[in-house]
Amino acid sequence: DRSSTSMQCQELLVQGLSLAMIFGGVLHFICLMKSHAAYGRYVDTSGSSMMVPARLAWFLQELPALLVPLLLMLITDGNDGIGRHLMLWTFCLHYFQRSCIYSLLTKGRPYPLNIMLLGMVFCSINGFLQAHYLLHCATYHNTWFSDACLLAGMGINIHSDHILRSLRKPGEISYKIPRGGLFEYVSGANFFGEIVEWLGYAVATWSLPTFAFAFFTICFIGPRAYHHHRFYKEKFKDFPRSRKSLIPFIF
Ligand code: NDX
Repeated sequence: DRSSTSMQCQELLVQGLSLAMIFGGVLHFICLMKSHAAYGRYVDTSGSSMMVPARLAWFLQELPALLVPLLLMLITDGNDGIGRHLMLWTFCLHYFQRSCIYSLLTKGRPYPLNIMLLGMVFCSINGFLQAHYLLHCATYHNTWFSDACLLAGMGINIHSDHILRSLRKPGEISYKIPRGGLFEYVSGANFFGEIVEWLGYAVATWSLPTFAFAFFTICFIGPRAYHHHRFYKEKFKDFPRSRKSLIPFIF
């Protein structure tokens, strides 16, 4: 195929983007422990930002993380390396689920346009970083343990998002106490699943870009789980006292 390219690993670019993501993660963690990412229950209701329906917002925000890797696969020569393709297909599967299935089913409240646009930029850069790394730079260390973490995390995340969805009738936007699955142990069961998934992915590829993304995920949704937990404790008198924020039995 003449239109294909055999690109070299752009090591400096990969390292630069990964370090920027780690730095961004640290900044987010510091800001988000004090304040909130202003979407969902923390949305700014002052009317200062334009709002987009949740379904459209999640679709558009997450789509670049599916399209950019697919495009890079399409223009890349050769199909050598089962491991790298399997990991990249798993990454694409996650973002197919998030952009095409989760978005279709969500009953979330309208989403701020500015966060959606920033989210699209983030997903485009991360999609490029992960796909370029996996296609052109990676060597593999994946074991049954990392693969099991990845799949278990994805399962927990999808199941927990399903539990949250089923708390609402169509058109409802109120909050209830989530019950069942890992929600019996933590308020952020969907976030716990997502973190286990990306940690499994990072261990399987044992590299800076994949750990950078797992680290960013922890910094972004870890504080969100903490704030959700506080929200439930303040709002519901009958909130189960043994439940933790993010890590069962620990935190
Ligand atoms: N999206 C990841 N910084 C983020 C968007 C914002 O996928 O520019 C990171 C992602 C982005 C962020 C993204 C990256 C950094 C950005 C940031 C914006 C600014 C920042 C770009 C891309 C930035 C600079 C400038 C430095 C570059 O009404 P509602 O919506 O609250 O309803 C909720 C409902 N629900 C309930 N319903 C009834 N009763 C209850 N008790 C309920 N509790 C919740 O369930 C929602 O409809 C739904 C889920 O809500 P919630 O709050 O539990 O999860 P949510 O945060 O909405 O995440 C949804 C899923 C979840 O599986 C999570 O794991 C995953 O997406 N996620 C989310 C965020 C980031 C991420 C994954 C990741 O980093 N891997």
